[in-house]
Amino acid sequence: MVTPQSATTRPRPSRRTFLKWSAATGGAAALVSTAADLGMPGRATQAAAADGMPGVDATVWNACLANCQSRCPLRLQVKDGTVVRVLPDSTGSDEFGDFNIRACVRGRNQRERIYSPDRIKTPVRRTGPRGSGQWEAISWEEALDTIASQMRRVKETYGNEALWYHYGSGSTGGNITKRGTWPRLLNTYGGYLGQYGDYSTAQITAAFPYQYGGWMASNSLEDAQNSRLQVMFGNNPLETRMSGGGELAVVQKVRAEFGVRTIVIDPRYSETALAVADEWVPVRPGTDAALVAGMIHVMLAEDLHDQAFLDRYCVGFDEDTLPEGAPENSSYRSYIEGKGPDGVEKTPEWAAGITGVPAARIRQLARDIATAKPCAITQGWGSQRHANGENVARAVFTLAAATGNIGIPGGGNGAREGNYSIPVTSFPLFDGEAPPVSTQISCFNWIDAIDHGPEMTAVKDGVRGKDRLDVGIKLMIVNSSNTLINQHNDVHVTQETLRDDTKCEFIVVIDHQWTPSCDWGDIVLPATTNFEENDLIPGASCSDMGWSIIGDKAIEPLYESKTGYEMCTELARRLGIEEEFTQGRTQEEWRTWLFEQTRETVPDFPTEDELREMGVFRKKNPDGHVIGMKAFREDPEANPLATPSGKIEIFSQQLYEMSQEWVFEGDRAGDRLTALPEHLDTWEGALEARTSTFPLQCIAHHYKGRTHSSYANLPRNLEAHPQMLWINPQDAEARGVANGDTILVFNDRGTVRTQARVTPRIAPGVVSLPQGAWYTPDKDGVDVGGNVNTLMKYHPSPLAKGNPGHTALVDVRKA
Ligand SMILES: Nc1nc2c(c(=O)[nH]1)N[C@H]1C(S)=C(S)[C@@H](COP(=O)(O)OP(=O)(O)OC[C@H]3O[C@@H](n4cnc5c(=O)[nH]c(N)nc54)[C@H](O)[C@@H]3O)O[C@H]1N2
Ligand SMILES: Nc1nc2c(c(=O)[nH]1)N[C@H]1C(S)=C(S)[C@@H](COP(=O)(O)OP(=O)(O)OC[C@H]3O[C@@H](n4cnc5c(=O)[nH]c(N)nc54)[C@H](O)[C@@H]3O)O[C@H]1N2
Ligand SMILES: [Mo]
Repeated sequence: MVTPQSATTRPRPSRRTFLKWSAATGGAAALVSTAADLGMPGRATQAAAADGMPGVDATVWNACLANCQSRCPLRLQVKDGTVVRVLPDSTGSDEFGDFNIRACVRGRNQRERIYSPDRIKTPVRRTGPRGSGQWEAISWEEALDTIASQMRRVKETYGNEALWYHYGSGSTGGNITKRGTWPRLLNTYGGYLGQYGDYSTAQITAAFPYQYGGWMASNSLEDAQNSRLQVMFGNNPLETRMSGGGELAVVQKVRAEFGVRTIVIDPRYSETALAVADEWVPVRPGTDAALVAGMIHVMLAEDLHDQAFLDRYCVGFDEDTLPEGAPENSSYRSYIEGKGPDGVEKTPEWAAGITGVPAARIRQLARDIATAKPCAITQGWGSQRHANGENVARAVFTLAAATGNIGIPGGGNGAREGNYSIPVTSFPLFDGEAPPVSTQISCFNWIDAIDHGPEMTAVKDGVRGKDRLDVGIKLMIVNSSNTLINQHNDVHVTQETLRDDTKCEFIVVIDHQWTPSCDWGDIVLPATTNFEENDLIPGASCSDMGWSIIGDKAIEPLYESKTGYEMCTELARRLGIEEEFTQGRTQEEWRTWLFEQTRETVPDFPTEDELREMGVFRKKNPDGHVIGMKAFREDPEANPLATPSGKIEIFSQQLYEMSQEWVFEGDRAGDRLTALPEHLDTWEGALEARTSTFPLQCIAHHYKGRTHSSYANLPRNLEAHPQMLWINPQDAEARGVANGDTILVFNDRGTVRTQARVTPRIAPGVVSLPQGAWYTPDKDGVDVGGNVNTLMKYHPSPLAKGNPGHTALVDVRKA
């Protein structure tokens, strides 16, 4: 326990600053751990141990649960209650469907994470103004009593829609540990304001229903062995699906064994481009829809498109398939041929001016893509995480339609690759048919709901289930999440809004590392890591292989940390809903229940003991490869899409109507919806860059060294993958910046200090500051941690109201 006097600054020392910090704050160091506290072996001891493989008490299966879209099994070797070594999977091979799911450097660095000095030791409560960094340690009794009484107060005063469970992906891979406990608690207590979309895929998720009738996967990447050509838009599996069980392994194996020609379209020469591409097309950020239009212009002019496919399966590519009531010349063909409202023909020269890709190259690309039969067209989520991402996503679907590649082996429907997964039962977030509250806002515009909730409407802010919110967000549960600050666009807007505690009145943050988001809690609770609790981990999927893993507790909860299930059970008791919440089960009994339920639907699924023995249960896709939209292709009448026409809607009548009803005001006045997947020049896009005082387009690719902000505080990860800004030699030279120089990256929202990585691997006029570094302002407000959200704008995208995390303009100078 620390006294208020000794706990005056924020307990957030990264290891780099830990010594300085603890010297400055004296007793506050008691809030966080040191390796020595825990009897964790120091580096010298570790090296000696690695040579000599000491005896261990147990080897326990668990997994890395961070949201990287792989899911790596880990074997934790435990001695005297301490994890002394982390070993990767060793149960598979290098064959498709049986991959050895080897963890990457992040996953293998769990010891540094478990025993990190940033671990939160005890519940704490803020003692000064919100965000001031003044804290005192409190007991669990006091913390839980306070939270329960705040929940009760907010519910009674404002109703359940004033409660908010914040987006967070830190333990995505878990099941009971997956953040399911808090939603279950809140639903048992009458519900909370819901959210749609996610930070990863908001724009493409919103685009899907209008064009395809709902979320669709493309073919699996393993199926690309049947392709004559593979084209990837903003897709980087080599960095964002790492590990031996990630798409990284599949892509490389398909490439090595089948030699499929591959084109990567990305402003950055990504690791995927480096490892498997024959051709790299550096496109300006946010302009893929223009590139697609230019290519389709060539296909139409040279009669290379698949007219038969467009006639049978699509609506609105041509005038004669437009829905009733659509204006004349509103088809995609009219848009391309310059007969639409803008009167501009979408020639390759037009597209070159926008995308930065030369017209001759666009012509050749169009011919290559149209004549390679079949062609696997996919997009990752980088091209859609933009101010105009909804239209970009739909444009890539349209390219797949124009070339007739949808629903066939070796083809692709322009969405992200599909995969097979085992249907493991999930820990129930609510009992019954649906959660008690059906009102939703976007996962991203919660900050508006804090600031002016009752002004938010369906047509202005995308409120669903109601025309207007009745109440703003008054209480937030922020669990497994750093999106309160670090991962949410424009840290300054967020901080200003949170600072006023008459708006959102109570914030609980639950994590095991003291992140920049913890700084803004009213109460912060210490969570266990998943290595300190029991779970059935659904596993993940890699192309046509799915797997599941047992998550066994390797060590006892460190310090005073508790599992989410324990915290929620104790709150449920205080709120008088314990029995409904727990259904009389302990966490271990829930796990047994999950096994039983899963074995009813998947008869060959192992028992708890069998899975513990096996470590990993793999299953191959019984259908061979995933072929996205196969049934629709085979028989569109018998298997219509869930669009109004049952077909692929390249012109969407619904969007057409919404384009006239939805309202864009204030700094969002320039936004719009379009019935067609047109290219839109947006705020801080490629066009604005030409005349802006901040002339560089800044994207924020997902980085190898961390999963978002997870692992970003660990010295070994930082050493292997330091934070730096990718900048082209032309742009660097013009600013007198050399490789490795310390630089300032800035715009009128903020300034970041980082180092320059001068490289021709990024297009001129574009820089990339990988997302996820920890926001660390110095005394002048310069973010020396290098967090890109210091520079990003808070501006929800037009249809999804989602996060445009790759759209911003900045400039750079030597520090
Ligand atoms: N190592 C690691 N793996 C991760 C994550 C991580 O942080 N680290 N995050 C995980 C999560 S939650 C997600 S959502 C996924 C994200 O997975 P992805 O969507 O694949 O990742 P991004 O890095 O956002 O974008 C992919 C590529 O798009 C490029 N790009 C950016 N803008 C544009 C554009 O306008 N057009 C085109 N054509 N390309 C563009 C970027 O340079 C990048 O190489 O990754 C997951 N995996
Ligand atoms: N500008 C920009 N911003 C972006 C992006 C971008 O491309 N550009 N990408 C966005 C995307 S795709 C995503 S998904 C988000 C990700 O943002 P977040 O979902 O916030 O993900 P992380 O940053 O990994 O933070 C997860 C936190 O969960 C904690 N955690 C892990 N396990 C547990 C546990 O068992 N219990 C508890 N209580 N806590 C745990 C970790 O310590 C970590 O602090 O970021 C988004 N932000
Ligand atoms: Mo994500």
